[in-house]
Amino acid sequence: MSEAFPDIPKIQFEGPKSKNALSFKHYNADEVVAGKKMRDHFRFGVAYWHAMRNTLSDPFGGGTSQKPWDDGTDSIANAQKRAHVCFEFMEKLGIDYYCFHDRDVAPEGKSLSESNQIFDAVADTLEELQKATGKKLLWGTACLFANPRYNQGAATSPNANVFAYGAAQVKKALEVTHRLGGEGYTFWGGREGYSTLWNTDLKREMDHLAAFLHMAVDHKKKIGFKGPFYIEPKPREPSTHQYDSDSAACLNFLRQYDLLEHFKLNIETNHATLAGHSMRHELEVALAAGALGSIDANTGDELIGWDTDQFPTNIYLTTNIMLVLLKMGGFTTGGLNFDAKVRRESFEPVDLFHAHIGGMDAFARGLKIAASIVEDGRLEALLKQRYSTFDSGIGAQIEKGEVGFAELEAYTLKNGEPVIGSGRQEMLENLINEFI
Ligand code: XUL
Ligand code: CO
Repeated sequence: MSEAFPDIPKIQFEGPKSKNALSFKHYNADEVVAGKKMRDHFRFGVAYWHAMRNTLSDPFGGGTSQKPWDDGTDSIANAQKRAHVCFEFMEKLGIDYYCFHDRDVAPEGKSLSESNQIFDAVADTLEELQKATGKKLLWGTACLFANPRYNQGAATSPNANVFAYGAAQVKKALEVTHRLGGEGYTFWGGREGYSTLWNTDLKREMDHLAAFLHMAVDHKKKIGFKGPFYIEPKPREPSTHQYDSDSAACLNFLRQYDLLEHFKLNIETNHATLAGHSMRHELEVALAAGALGSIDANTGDELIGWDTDQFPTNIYLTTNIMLVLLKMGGFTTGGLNFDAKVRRESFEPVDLFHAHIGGMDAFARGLKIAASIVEDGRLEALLKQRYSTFDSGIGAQIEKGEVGFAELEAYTLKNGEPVIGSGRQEMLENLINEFI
Protein backbone atom coordinates (compact mmCIF):
# COMPACT_ATOMS: atom_id res chain seq x y z
CA MET A 1 0.00 0.00 0.00
CA SER A 2 1.27 3.47 -0.86
CA GLU A 3 1.84 6.39 1.50
CA ALA A 4 0.45 9.17 -0.65
CA PHE A 5 -1.23 10.93 2.24
CA PRO A 6 1.39 10.69 5.03
CA ASP A 7 -0.08 13.55 7.10
CA ILE A 8 -3.64 12.29 7.00
CA PRO A 9 -4.64 9.67 9.57
CA LYS A 10 -7.50 7.20 9.18
CA ILE A 11 -10.64 9.30 9.48
CA GLN A 12 -12.52 8.43 12.66
CA PHE A 13 -16.03 9.12 13.92
CA GLU A 14 -15.67 11.75 16.64
CA GLY A 15 -19.29 12.88 16.97
CA PRO A 16 -21.03 16.21 16.36
CA LYS A 17 -19.07 18.11 19.01
CA SER A 18 -15.67 17.44 17.44
CA LYS A 19 -13.86 20.44 15.94
CA ASN A 20 -11.50 18.22 13.97
CA ALA A 21 -12.16 18.86 10.25
CA LEU A 22 -10.64 15.46 9.43
CA SER A 23 -13.21 13.46 11.38
CA PHE A 24 -16.75 12.26 10.86
CA LYS A 25 -19.32 14.14 12.92
CA HIS A 26 -22.28 11.97 11.90
CA TYR A 27 -21.10 9.03 9.77
CA ASN A 28 -20.37 6.14 12.08
CA ALA A 29 -19.94 3.10 9.82
CA ASP A 30 -21.09 0.39 12.21
CA GLU A 31 -23.83 2.33 14.00
CA VAL A 32 -27.22 0.77 13.39
CA VAL A 33 -29.95 3.11 12.12
CA ALA A 34 -33.34 1.82 10.98
CA GLY A 35 -32.22 -1.78 11.47
CA LYS A 36 -29.01 -1.66 9.43
CA LYS A 37 -25.43 -0.46 9.77
CA MET A 38 -24.78 2.90 8.18
CA ARG A 39 -22.15 1.45 5.85
CA ASP A 40 -24.75 -1.01 4.51
CA HIS A 41 -27.36 1.67 3.96
CA PHE A 42 -25.01 3.78 1.87
CA ARG A 43 -22.49 1.46 0.22
CA PHE A 44 -20.38 4.54 -0.55
CA GLY A 45 -18.17 4.48 -3.61
CA VAL A 46 -15.18 6.54 -4.76
CA ALA A 47 -15.40 7.62 -8.42
CA TYR A 48 -11.97 6.84 -9.81
CA TRP A 49 -12.33 9.37 -12.65
CA HIS A 50 -12.80 12.26 -10.26
CA ALA A 51 -10.75 11.29 -7.20
CA MET A 52 -7.74 9.93 -9.10
CA ARG A 53 -7.89 11.44 -12.59
CA ASN A 54 -9.62 14.79 -12.56
CA THR A 55 -7.09 17.58 -13.08
CA LEU A 56 -9.75 20.21 -12.35
CA SER A 57 -9.36 21.93 -15.70
CA ASP A 58 -12.32 23.93 -16.97
CA PRO A 59 -13.15 25.61 -20.32
CA PHE A 60 -11.06 28.61 -19.27
CA GLY A 61 -7.90 27.03 -17.97
CA GLY A 62 -5.79 23.94 -17.39
CA GLY A 63 -5.67 21.65 -14.39
CA THR A 64 -4.84 22.87 -10.89
CA SER A 65 -5.06 19.61 -8.95
CA GLN A 66 -1.94 18.53 -7.04
CA LYS A 67 -1.34 14.79 -7.22
CA PRO A 68 2.28 14.40 -6.12
CA TRP A 69 2.19 10.61 -6.56
CA ASP A 70 1.28 10.90 -10.25
CA ASP A 71 4.18 11.35 -12.73
CA GLY A 72 1.77 12.52 -15.42
CA THR A 73 2.75 9.79 -17.90
CA ASP A 74 0.62 7.11 -19.50
CA SER A 75 2.90 4.33 -18.26
CA ILE A 76 1.47 1.15 -16.78
CA ALA A 77 3.60 1.68 -13.68
CA ASN A 78 2.01 5.08 -13.12
CA ALA A 79 -1.48 3.61 -13.56
CA GLN A 80 -0.66 0.87 -11.04
CA LYS A 81 0.72 3.46 -8.62
CA ARG A 82 -2.55 5.39 -8.84
CA ALA A 83 -4.47 2.21 -8.01
CA HIS A 84 -2.44 1.89 -4.81
CA VAL A 85 -3.16 5.51 -3.97
CA CYS A 86 -6.89 5.03 -4.57
CA PHE A 87 -6.97 2.08 -2.19
CA GLU A 88 -5.02 4.00 0.45
CA PHE A 89 -7.57 6.79 0.04
CA MET A 90 -10.49 4.37 0.48
CA GLU A 91 -8.82 2.77 3.49
CA LYS A 92 -8.30 6.11 5.19
CA LEU A 93 -11.89 7.18 4.57
CA GLY A 94 -13.40 3.79 5.37
CA ILE A 95 -15.13 3.66 1.94
CA ASP A 96 -15.84 0.10 0.84
CA TYR A 97 -16.42 0.51 -2.93
CA TYR A 98 -15.05 2.20 -6.02
CA CYS A 99 -16.27 2.71 -9.60
CA PHE A 100 -14.26 3.19 -12.78
CA HIS A 101 -14.26 3.70 -16.53
CA ASP A 102 -11.78 1.45 -18.34
CA ARG A 103 -9.70 4.45 -19.40
CA ASP A 104 -9.56 5.96 -15.88
CA VAL A 105 -7.73 3.00 -14.44
CA ALA A 106 -5.69 2.10 -17.52
CA PRO A 107 -4.47 4.40 -20.30
CA GLU A 108 -5.50 3.70 -23.89
CA GLY A 109 -2.80 2.09 -26.04
CA LYS A 110 -2.03 2.55 -29.73
CA SER A 111 -4.42 -0.24 -30.74
CA LEU A 112 -7.36 -2.06 -29.21
CA SER A 113 -5.23 -5.10 -28.41
CA GLU A 114 -2.57 -2.95 -26.71
CA SER A 115 -5.28 -1.14 -24.72
CA ASN A 116 -6.67 -4.51 -23.62
CA GLN A 117 -3.24 -5.69 -22.49
CA ILE A 118 -2.66 -2.52 -20.47
CA PHE A 119 -6.12 -2.85 -18.93
CA ASP A 120 -5.36 -6.46 -17.93
CA ALA A 121 -2.07 -5.44 -16.32
CA VAL A 122 -3.77 -2.76 -14.21
CA ALA A 123 -6.65 -5.14 -13.41
CA ASP A 124 -4.04 -7.52 -11.95
CA THR A 125 -3.05 -4.76 -9.52
CA LEU A 126 -6.67 -3.89 -8.74
CA GLU A 127 -7.41 -7.55 -8.05
CA GLU A 128 -4.46 -7.81 -5.65
CA LEU A 129 -5.49 -4.62 -3.87
CA GLN A 130 -9.10 -5.81 -3.54
CA LYS A 131 -7.89 -9.08 -2.03
CA ALA A 132 -5.54 -7.31 0.38
CA THR A 133 -8.10 -4.75 1.59
CA GLY A 134 -11.54 -6.32 1.09
CA LYS A 135 -12.59 -3.29 -0.97
CA LYS A 136 -15.01 -3.98 -3.81
CA LEU A 137 -15.96 -2.74 -7.25
CA LEU A 138 -19.47 -1.25 -7.16
CA TRP A 139 -19.62 -0.96 -10.94
CA GLY A 140 -17.45 -0.63 -13.99
CA THR A 141 -18.07 1.17 -17.25
CA ALA A 142 -16.37 1.96 -20.54
CA CYS A 143 -15.39 5.46 -21.61
CA LEU A 144 -17.08 5.78 -25.00
CA PHE A 145 -16.86 9.56 -25.19
CA ALA A 146 -13.32 10.91 -24.66
CA ASN A 147 -11.46 9.48 -27.65
CA PRO A 148 -12.02 11.60 -30.84
CA ARG A 149 -13.35 8.50 -32.66
CA TYR A 150 -16.49 8.87 -30.53
CA ASN A 151 -17.10 12.53 -31.31
CA GLN A 152 -20.41 11.60 -33.00
CA GLY A 153 -21.32 8.91 -30.50
CA ALA A 154 -20.44 5.24 -30.08
CA ALA A 155 -23.54 3.03 -30.32
CA THR A 156 -25.30 5.92 -32.09
CA SER A 157 -22.41 6.92 -34.32
CA PRO A 158 -23.35 7.14 -38.01
CA ASN A 159 -20.24 5.03 -38.67
CA ALA A 160 -20.59 1.25 -38.24
CA ASN A 161 -16.86 0.83 -37.56
CA VAL A 162 -17.16 3.17 -34.57
CA PHE A 163 -20.15 1.12 -33.34
CA ALA A 164 -17.98 -1.99 -33.63
CA TYR A 165 -15.08 -0.37 -31.76
CA GLY A 166 -17.40 0.70 -28.95
CA ALA A 167 -18.83 -2.82 -28.74
CA ALA A 168 -15.33 -4.28 -28.49
CA GLN A 169 -14.50 -1.80 -25.72
CA VAL A 170 -17.64 -2.62 -23.72
CA LYS A 171 -16.98 -6.35 -24.16
CA LYS A 172 -13.59 -5.94 -22.52
CA ALA A 173 -14.81 -3.56 -19.80
CA LEU A 174 -17.58 -6.01 -18.95
CA GLU A 175 -15.13 -8.90 -18.75
CA VAL A 176 -12.76 -6.97 -16.48
CA THR A 177 -15.68 -5.82 -14.30
CA HIS A 178 -16.76 -9.46 -14.03
CA ARG A 179 -13.24 -10.62 -13.21
CA LEU A 180 -13.01 -8.03 -10.42
CA GLY A 181 -16.33 -9.14 -8.94
CA GLY A 182 -18.06 -5.89 -9.92
CA GLU A 183 -21.59 -5.75 -8.52
CA GLY A 184 -23.04 -3.93 -11.55
CA TYR A 185 -22.16 -2.34 -14.87
CA THR A 186 -23.16 1.16 -15.95
CA PHE A 187 -24.02 2.66 -19.31
CA TRP A 188 -24.01 6.43 -19.31
CA GLY A 189 -24.90 7.74 -22.75
CA GLY A 190 -21.75 9.78 -23.20
CA ARG A 191 -22.13 11.22 -26.68
CA GLU A 192 -25.19 9.08 -27.50
CA GLY A 193 -27.26 12.02 -28.64
CA TYR A 194 -27.13 14.67 -31.33
CA SER A 195 -26.61 18.35 -31.81
CA THR A 196 -28.60 18.89 -35.00
CA LEU A 197 -31.39 16.96 -36.68
CA TRP A 198 -30.14 18.13 -40.10
CA ASN A 199 -27.55 15.34 -39.96
CA THR A 200 -29.33 12.87 -37.70
CA ASP A 201 -31.57 9.87 -38.35
CA LEU A 202 -33.02 9.74 -34.84
CA LYS A 203 -34.98 6.52 -35.26
CA ARG A 204 -32.03 4.66 -36.77
CA GLU A 205 -29.71 5.85 -33.99
CA MET A 206 -32.12 4.73 -31.28
CA ASP A 207 -32.47 1.34 -32.99
CA HIS A 208 -28.67 1.05 -33.03
CA LEU A 209 -28.41 1.94 -29.35
CA ALA A 210 -30.96 -0.77 -28.51
CA ALA A 211 -29.10 -3.31 -30.67
CA PHE A 212 -25.87 -2.43 -28.85
CA LEU A 213 -27.49 -2.93 -25.44
CA HIS A 214 -29.02 -6.26 -26.53
CA MET A 215 -25.54 -7.41 -27.56
CA ALA A 216 -24.26 -6.39 -24.14
CA VAL A 217 -27.02 -8.45 -22.49
CA ASP A 218 -26.08 -11.45 -24.64
CA HIS A 219 -22.43 -11.10 -23.71
CA LYS A 220 -23.24 -10.71 -20.03
CA LYS A 221 -25.10 -14.03 -20.17
CA LYS A 222 -22.28 -15.65 -22.08
CA ILE A 223 -19.64 -14.78 -19.48
CA GLY A 224 -21.94 -15.41 -16.52
CA PHE A 225 -21.97 -11.86 -15.19
CA LYS A 226 -24.89 -11.74 -12.75
CA GLY A 227 -24.94 -8.07 -11.74
CA PRO A 228 -27.49 -5.64 -13.17
CA PHE A 229 -26.86 -3.20 -15.98
CA TYR A 230 -27.57 0.42 -15.13
CA ILE A 231 -28.54 3.23 -17.48
CA GLU A 232 -27.63 6.68 -16.19
CA PRO A 233 -30.03 9.39 -17.41
CA LYS A 234 -28.71 12.82 -18.43
CA PRO A 235 -30.53 15.30 -20.69
CA ARG A 236 -27.67 17.20 -22.33
CA GLU A 237 -23.95 17.82 -22.18
CA PRO A 238 -22.00 16.81 -24.10
CA SER A 239 -24.79 16.41 -26.70
CA THR A 240 -27.53 19.00 -27.05
CA HIS A 241 -30.09 16.19 -26.87
CA GLN A 242 -29.21 12.88 -25.20
CA TYR A 243 -31.35 9.82 -25.92
CA ASP A 244 -31.35 8.86 -22.24
CA SER A 245 -32.50 12.27 -21.02
CA ASP A 246 -34.31 11.45 -17.77
CA SER A 247 -35.75 8.52 -15.82
CA ALA A 248 -39.02 8.50 -17.76
CA ALA A 249 -37.28 8.65 -21.15
CA CYS A 250 -34.90 5.84 -20.18
CA LEU A 251 -37.72 3.63 -18.93
CA ASN A 252 -39.71 4.25 -22.09
CA PHE A 253 -36.69 3.42 -24.25
CA LEU A 254 -35.97 0.23 -22.30
CA ARG A 255 -39.60 -0.89 -22.52
CA GLN A 256 -39.92 -0.06 -26.21
CA TYR A 257 -36.89 -2.17 -27.04
CA ASP A 258 -37.66 -5.02 -24.65
CA LEU A 259 -34.68 -4.33 -22.40
CA LEU A 260 -36.36 -3.38 -19.13
CA GLU A 261 -35.82 -6.71 -17.37
CA HIS A 262 -32.05 -6.36 -17.83
CA PHE A 263 -31.61 -2.75 -16.72
CA LYS A 264 -32.06 -0.55 -13.70
CA LEU A 265 -31.33 3.16 -13.47
CA ASN A 266 -28.36 4.91 -11.90
CA ILE A 267 -29.67 8.32 -10.91
CA GLU A 268 -27.42 11.35 -10.54
CA THR A 269 -28.53 14.54 -8.80
CA ASN A 270 -26.85 17.01 -11.13
CA HIS A 271 -28.34 15.23 -14.14
CA ALA A 272 -31.81 15.49 -12.57
CA THR A 273 -31.26 19.23 -12.15
CA LEU A 274 -30.21 19.60 -15.80
CA ALA A 275 -33.35 17.67 -16.79
CA GLY A 276 -35.48 20.19 -14.91
CA HIS A 277 -36.46 17.67 -12.26
CA SER A 278 -35.74 17.24 -8.59
CA MET A 279 -33.57 14.29 -7.56
CA ARG A 280 -36.53 12.96 -5.57
CA HIS A 281 -38.69 12.99 -8.71
CA GLU A 282 -36.13 11.04 -10.71
CA LEU A 283 -35.73 8.49 -7.92
CA GLU A 284 -39.48 8.06 -7.43
CA VAL A 285 -40.07 7.56 -11.16
CA ALA A 286 -37.39 4.84 -11.21
CA LEU A 287 -38.69 3.25 -8.02
CA ALA A 288 -42.28 3.18 -9.31
CA ALA A 289 -41.04 1.06 -12.23
CA GLY A 290 -39.10 -1.24 -9.89
CA ALA A 291 -35.95 -0.01 -11.60
CA LEU A 292 -34.06 2.08 -9.06
CA GLY A 293 -30.61 0.53 -9.02
CA SER A 294 -27.90 2.90 -7.87
CA ILE A 295 -27.11 6.55 -7.24
CA ASP A 296 -24.38 8.89 -8.41
CA ALA A 297 -24.20 11.16 -5.40
CA ASN A 298 -23.43 14.78 -6.20
CA THR A 299 -25.15 18.10 -6.65
CA GLY A 300 -25.10 20.95 -9.15
CA ASP A 301 -24.86 24.68 -8.86
CA GLU A 302 -28.25 26.11 -9.73
CA LEU A 303 -26.56 29.33 -10.87
CA ILE A 304 -24.26 27.59 -13.35
CA GLY A 305 -25.92 25.83 -16.26
CA TRP A 306 -23.60 22.84 -16.58
CA ASP A 307 -22.76 19.62 -14.82
CA THR A 308 -20.64 20.96 -11.94
CA ASP A 309 -20.50 17.61 -10.11
CA GLN A 310 -20.18 19.07 -6.62
CA PHE A 311 -20.10 17.10 -3.42
CA PRO A 312 -23.53 16.86 -1.79
CA THR A 313 -23.82 18.86 1.42
CA ASN A 314 -27.49 19.85 1.37
CA ILE A 315 -29.35 18.06 4.16
CA TYR A 316 -32.74 18.42 2.46
CA LEU A 317 -31.30 16.65 -0.57
CA THR A 318 -29.80 13.77 1.40
CA THR A 319 -32.98 13.45 3.50
CA ASN A 320 -35.06 13.17 0.33
CA ILE A 321 -32.73 10.54 -1.11
CA MET A 322 -32.69 8.51 2.09
CA LEU A 323 -36.49 8.63 2.38
CA VAL A 324 -36.74 7.01 -1.06
CA LEU A 325 -34.07 4.44 -0.22
CA LEU A 326 -35.81 3.50 3.04
CA LYS A 327 -39.08 3.15 1.15
CA MET A 328 -37.33 0.84 -1.33
CA GLY A 329 -35.87 -1.25 1.47
CA GLY A 330 -32.29 -0.20 0.67
CA PHE A 331 -29.81 -0.96 -2.09
CA THR A 332 -29.18 -4.49 -3.25
CA THR A 333 -26.35 -4.21 -5.77
CA GLY A 334 -26.23 -0.42 -5.97
CA GLY A 335 -24.68 2.21 -3.75
CA LEU A 336 -23.90 5.89 -3.38
CA ASN A 337 -21.04 6.59 -5.76
CA PHE A 338 -19.54 10.04 -5.22
CA ASP A 339 -19.55 11.16 -8.85
CA ALA A 340 -18.25 14.50 -7.64
CA LYS A 341 -15.12 16.57 -7.87
CA VAL A 342 -13.60 19.19 -5.63
CA ARG A 343 -13.67 22.78 -6.87
CA ARG A 344 -10.82 23.97 -9.04
CA GLU A 345 -9.80 26.21 -6.16
CA SER A 346 -9.55 23.18 -3.81
CA PHE A 347 -6.45 21.69 -5.37
CA GLU A 348 -4.62 20.04 -2.46
CA PRO A 349 -4.88 16.29 -1.75
CA VAL A 350 -6.44 17.00 1.66
CA ASP A 351 -9.38 18.65 -0.11
CA LEU A 352 -10.36 15.24 -1.49
CA PHE A 353 -10.74 14.11 2.11
CA HIS A 354 -12.76 17.13 3.20
CA ALA A 355 -15.06 16.63 0.22
CA HIS A 356 -15.78 12.95 0.88
CA ILE A 357 -16.10 13.46 4.64
CA GLY A 358 -18.68 16.20 4.00
CA GLY A 359 -20.66 14.01 1.61
CA MET A 360 -20.64 11.04 3.96
CA ASP A 361 -21.68 13.17 6.94
CA ALA A 362 -24.44 14.81 4.90
CA PHE A 363 -25.82 11.36 4.02
CA ALA A 364 -25.52 10.18 7.63
CA ARG A 365 -27.61 13.15 8.74
CA GLY A 366 -30.06 12.53 5.91
CA LEU A 367 -30.42 8.91 6.98
CA LYS A 368 -31.02 9.76 10.64
CA ILE A 369 -33.56 12.43 9.72
CA ALA A 370 -35.33 10.16 7.23
CA ALA A 371 -35.42 7.32 9.78
CA SER A 372 -36.98 9.67 12.39
CA ILE A 373 -39.59 10.84 9.89
CA VAL A 374 -40.49 7.23 9.10
CA GLU A 375 -40.56 6.28 12.77
CA ASP A 376 -42.73 9.28 13.66
CA GLY A 377 -45.27 8.04 11.12
CA ARG A 378 -47.24 11.29 10.71
CA LEU A 379 -46.05 11.92 7.15
CA GLU A 380 -47.03 8.44 6.04
CA ALA A 381 -50.37 8.64 7.83
CA LEU A 382 -51.18 11.97 6.16
CA LEU A 383 -50.21 10.56 2.77
CA LYS A 384 -52.39 7.53 3.31
CA GLN A 385 -55.26 9.72 4.47
CA ARG A 386 -55.01 11.83 1.30
CA TYR A 387 -55.87 8.81 -0.85
CA SER A 388 -58.34 7.23 1.59
CA THR A 389 -61.36 7.64 -0.73
CA PHE A 390 -59.77 4.84 -2.77
CA ASP A 391 -59.65 2.50 0.24
CA SER A 392 -63.33 1.57 0.17
CA GLY A 393 -66.57 2.13 -1.78
CA ILE A 394 -66.32 3.53 -5.27
CA GLY A 395 -62.58 4.22 -4.95
CA ALA A 396 -61.79 0.59 -4.14
CA GLN A 397 -63.99 -0.47 -7.09
CA ILE A 398 -62.00 1.86 -9.39
CA GLU A 399 -58.69 0.41 -8.22
CA LYS A 400 -59.95 -3.15 -8.65
CA GLY A 401 -61.14 -2.36 -12.18
CA GLU A 402 -64.75 -3.25 -11.30
CA VAL A 403 -66.34 -0.10 -12.75
CA GLY A 404 -66.22 1.83 -16.00
CA PHE A 405 -67.43 5.20 -17.29
CA ALA A 406 -71.13 4.17 -17.25
CA GLU A 407 -71.02 3.10 -13.57
CA LEU A 408 -69.07 6.22 -12.63
CA GLU A 409 -71.59 8.43 -14.41
CA ALA A 410 -74.44 6.75 -12.54
CA TYR A 411 -72.50 7.09 -9.27
CA THR A 412 -71.77 10.79 -9.85
CA LEU A 413 -75.34 11.59 -10.77
CA LYS A 414 -76.32 10.32 -7.31
CA ASN A 415 -73.23 11.49 -5.38
CA GLY A 416 -73.21 15.07 -6.67
CA GLU A 417 -70.29 17.49 -6.19
CA PRO A 418 -67.22 15.88 -4.51
CA VAL A 419 -66.00 17.27 -1.20
CA ILE A 420 -62.23 17.49 -1.51
CA GLY A 421 -59.49 17.97 1.09
CA SER A 422 -56.57 20.43 1.21
CA GLY A 423 -53.16 19.30 -0.11
CA ARG A 424 -51.58 20.75 3.08
CA GLN A 425 -48.23 21.37 1.41
CA GLU A 426 -47.13 24.07 3.87
CA MET A 427 -48.12 21.98 6.89
CA LEU A 428 -46.12 19.04 5.51
CA GLU A 429 -43.10 21.25 4.80
CA ASN A 430 -43.28 22.45 8.40
CA LEU A 431 -43.50 18.86 9.58
CA ILE A 432 -40.34 17.93 7.66
CA ASN A 433 -38.55 20.93 9.18
CA GLU A 434 -39.33 19.61 12.65
CA PHE A 435 -36.82 16.86 11.88
CA ILE A 436 -34.12 18.76 9.98
C1 XUL B 1 -21.17 12.08 -16.71
C2 XUL B 1 -21.27 11.06 -15.68
C3 XUL B 1 -20.39 9.88 -15.87
C4 XUL B 1 -21.02 8.58 -15.52
C5 XUL B 1 -20.18 7.38 -15.84
O1 XUL B 1 -21.92 13.21 -16.48
O2 XUL B 1 -21.98 11.20 -14.72
O3 XUL B 1 -19.23 10.10 -15.14
O4 XUL B 1 -21.32 8.52 -14.17
O5 XUL B 1 -19.84 7.33 -17.18
CO1 CO C 1 -22.43 9.88 -13.13
